[in-house]
Amino acid sequence: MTTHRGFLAQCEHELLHLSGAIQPHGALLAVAADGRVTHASDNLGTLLGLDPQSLLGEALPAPLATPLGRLGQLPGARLFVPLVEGVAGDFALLASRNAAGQAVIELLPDNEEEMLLDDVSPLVHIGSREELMMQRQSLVERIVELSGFDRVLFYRFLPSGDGEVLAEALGAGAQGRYLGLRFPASDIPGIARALYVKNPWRSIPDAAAVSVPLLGLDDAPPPDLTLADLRSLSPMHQLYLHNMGVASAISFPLTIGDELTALISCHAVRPRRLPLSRLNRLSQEVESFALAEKTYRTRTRQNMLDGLERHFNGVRRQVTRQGGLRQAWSLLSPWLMTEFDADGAMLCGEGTVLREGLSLEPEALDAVERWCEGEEVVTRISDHLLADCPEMPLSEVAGLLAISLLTPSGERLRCYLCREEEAQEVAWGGNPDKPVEFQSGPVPIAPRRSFETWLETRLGYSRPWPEQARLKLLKLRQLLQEAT
Ligand code: BLA
Repeated sequence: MTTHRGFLAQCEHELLHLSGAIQPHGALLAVAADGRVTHASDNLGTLLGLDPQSLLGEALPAPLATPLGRLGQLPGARLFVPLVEGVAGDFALLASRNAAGQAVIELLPDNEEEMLLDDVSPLVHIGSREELMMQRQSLVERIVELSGFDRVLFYRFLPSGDGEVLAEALGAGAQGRYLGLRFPASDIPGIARALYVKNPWRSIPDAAAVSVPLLGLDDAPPPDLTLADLRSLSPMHQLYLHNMGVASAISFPLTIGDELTALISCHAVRPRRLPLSRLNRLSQEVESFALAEKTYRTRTRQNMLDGLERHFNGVRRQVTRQGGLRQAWSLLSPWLMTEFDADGAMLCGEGTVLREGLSLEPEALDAVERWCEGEEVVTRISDHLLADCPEMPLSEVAGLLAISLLTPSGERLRCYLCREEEAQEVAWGGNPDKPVEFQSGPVPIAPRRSFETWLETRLGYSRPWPEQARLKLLKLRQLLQEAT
């Protein structure tokens, strides 16, 4: 595993945005702030009849310079022109301003096909957990239908960075199923995720296609292709897709702020290129789902916090009447255990430990207390104490929620909610301990070849704490603090 880890670190260092090459289904030019072309893709001749070498250092040809006038000057600006006039053949133009201030111009041969499907994205409403699951499923089904791809997955990231397939829809050519399977974080390196957050999609029409190099002016460094649709495919991912039997892939990101929370991953068993208008339409479908999910999550979060506060009001009176958390412990502890679905609760202050149900043994308590020390540590959450808490000895307690409180008299109290061990069955898409295979040749690793279900029984874990545990704990901390 250590050796695998060492090699996996390499994946994090592949500078995908500086690949200096593009996928061959379009052509690319980079233009410096002074208007001179710094890079041109080697396929400009075949696609547009332009000699890339002779463009370098020159001003852009007029048919491209005119639309480019509309591209904003700030990094991140984008422009889409469905049809550029005066260019050999029909081309759509995509332009973006990269971090270095260069304009990156992409020309994609127009392959607009007639939109036969109705053009209106349905308004998505999510009112309950069941509806959330149903809407995930109908999203992937709509995307199969609108894209003609063979498989569409809703791939959600877990806090660990691993991912799981929450919904799957299959088209005609699909083989095998991925629903319910988990995949290790290293399958999608952080450096790739950061690119997906910044783009509405990542489209790979032909994963086996040979990429086209960008020719550069003198020794100009490769241009930043972060926002370029044509950015070449990483050789590592090219192999991965090949191993999965996937010839063409598109991913649509779902984000909260700058965090990538899920991907809609589409696979086709044959190369398949969608027109930009279709990609746009699909991205809108994903967006309207994402919006509905955000609204639903905000509402349920608020309901959860309101509920906690309402339930706490009864307890608060008792705490105040009895003169403190310790005195009210016999009432407080069962309430806490129910509210957080815990098997036990503890309250630790200077010199006192109160327990109810499952609790930490003395040595385990010492380790946990050390882990929770420090002014800034107000909460800790773990469903695998043995791994998360340094020097944790073997214990009946496998999972823990912890909050630290400061009483009005300046005493530091800690409240722990404990869960026992429960064997966790995890089904992986291939052996997660061997995400790569070693090989001879210039690149010593390759993605694993088998995605066969790999069952892992995880010991030392408790039932996982819910997603919003931290927020709920913070609210509880505030309520307890106010009640003392
Ligand atoms: C990219 N890896 C990706 C992407 C996905 C996955 C969805 C985004 C591009 C795309 O849509 O294909 C992984 N695809 C999955 C998973 C499922 C799926 C898990 O459908 C589940 C069903 N990959 C490796 C290793 C490395 C690696 C060991 O397995 C590192 C060396 C790299 N994956 C890798 C890279 C990219 C990637 C570099 C970026 C590809 C790019 O955008 O050029």
